[in-house]
Amino acid sequence: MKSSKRAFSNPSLLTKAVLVAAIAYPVGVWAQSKTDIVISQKNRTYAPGAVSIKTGQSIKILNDDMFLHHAFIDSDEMEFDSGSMDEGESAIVKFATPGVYNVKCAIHPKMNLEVTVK
Ligand SMILES: [Cu+2]
Repeated sequence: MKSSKRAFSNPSLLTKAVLVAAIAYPVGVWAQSKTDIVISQKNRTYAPGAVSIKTGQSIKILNDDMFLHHAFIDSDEMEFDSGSMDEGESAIVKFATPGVYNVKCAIHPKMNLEVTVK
């Protein structure tokens, strides 16, 4: 009897649990939406070839070809290098500074993805 009375008279645990759930849920949704944009490397092209995102957003570059790709960005604002990406491998790139960026491929010089960061 004593222990059940103590549980009811101490609502702070329940309050904390509700608060944690209320904070964790939107953060989880936000973290997920950060990588919603997937760019496919297919037939030696980036698809789509151009994308517009907000500052702080990330894109995921996925190799849908059966051979290697190697995405990179070389600009004054940022550097990125995925290294060699095998079939099915992906890389996530975060853009922290507004601007227009060209994602190239070190293996296929004609590949170009234009990322506009607003
Ligand atoms: Cu390539």
